[in-house]
Amino acid sequence: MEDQLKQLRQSALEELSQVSDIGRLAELKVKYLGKKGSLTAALRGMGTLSPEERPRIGQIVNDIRNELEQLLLRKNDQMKQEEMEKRLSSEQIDITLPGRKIYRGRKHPLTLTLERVKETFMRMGFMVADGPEVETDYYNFEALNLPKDHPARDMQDSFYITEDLLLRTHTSPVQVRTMQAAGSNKPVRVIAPGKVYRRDYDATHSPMFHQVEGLVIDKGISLADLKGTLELFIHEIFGNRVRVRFRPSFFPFTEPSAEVDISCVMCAGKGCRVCSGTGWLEILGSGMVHPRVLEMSHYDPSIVSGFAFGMGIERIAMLVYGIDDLRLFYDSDLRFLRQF
Ligand code: 2U9
Repeated sequence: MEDQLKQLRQSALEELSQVSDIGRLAELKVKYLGKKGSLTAALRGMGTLSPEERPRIGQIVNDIRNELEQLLLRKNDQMKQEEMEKRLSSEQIDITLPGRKIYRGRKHPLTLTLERVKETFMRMGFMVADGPEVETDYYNFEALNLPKDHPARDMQDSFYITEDLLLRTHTSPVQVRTMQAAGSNKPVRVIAPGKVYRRDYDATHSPMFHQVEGLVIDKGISLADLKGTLELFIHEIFGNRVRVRFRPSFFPFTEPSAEVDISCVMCAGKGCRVCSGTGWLEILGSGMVHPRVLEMSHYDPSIVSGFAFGMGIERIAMLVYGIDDLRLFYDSDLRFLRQF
C-alpha cells in the first residue's frame, strides 16, 4: 500500500511537471484528487488495512493530497500569470497610431447671428425678453394699431388656431406685454428675439423665421436716439466701413417710420446682383412708437416717447456670411453647417 502511494505521488508529480496548459491541469486535478480520482480510491482501499496501519497510511494519503493541492494551485497561478503576460505582450497598444477623429458639433449660423445681435444690444443696456408663440388677436394686432382690414390679419397670410388665436406674425406682442408689465410711463429698453410665422414659402420667405425687435421708451426719447442706436448696432455687426441710410416708410405701429439700408456688403455700394444694382441693402424697419400704441398700453404720449425697430435674423445672417438661399438654414445639411 505504501509503495503504491509512493508511486502514485511520483507519477502525479511527473505529469504535473510536464503540464503546459490550464485545461490539462484541470484534468489532472480530477484524475488525482477528484471524486473518482486515484487518491480518493486509495483512501477507500484503506478498509482492508489493519487498525494499526490505518492512521499511518491515512497520514501519508493526506500528506500527498495536501502536497498535490498546493502544487496544483501554484501551477494554476503560474499559468494564469504566463497567459496574462502573453496577452499583454501580444495586445500592445501602439500609441503612435493616429487617433479616431471626433466630430464636434457647432452652433447654427442663425444662433451665431442671434447671439451677436443680442450681445450688441445688451452692451447698450437692453434687456432680453420673450413671450408666447401662440398669441391672441389683441396682442398680435389690436394693441399694435393694426386696422381690422390689414392684410396680415387675413386667414391667407397668418396661421390661425381659432378665430382669436394665431401663431405670432412678429415679436411685437412681447414688447406690448413688457410695457404692460412695467406699468404706466415706466421706462423700457428691451429686445425681443424669437420665432415668428407667416404663410409664405419661396427662396426668400419661410413660414417660420426669426426676428429681433426692439423697444425703447422713456421721457425725451427722440429720432436722434433711434438713429444713433441703430447706426451703432449696424457698425458693430457689419463693420465701420458700411454706410447707413434712413428712408421714409410706413408701419401702423410707428410714426414717423423709416426703413434702414446699408451700403451693399458684396459690392461696397457699386451695384451688383445682390443689391439689384442699387448699391443698397434694406436690413431693418424702425420708427417712433405711434401715440395710439403707447395709449393702448396705458402710457401717456404727452409724457413719454419711444422708438422701435425690427429685423429678420435670416436676412442679417445671409448678409454677414454671404448666403444666397434662405432654405439652407433649415435643410440640416452638414456640408453647409460645418462651414461656420
Ligand atoms: C411696439 C411698438 C412698435 C416694431 C417694428 C419694424 C418696424 C419692421 C420688419 C423688419 C423685417 C419685420 O422681420 S421683418 O419682416 N419690422 O420693419 N418693426 S418697427 O415696432 C413696434 C413693436 C412693438 C410696442
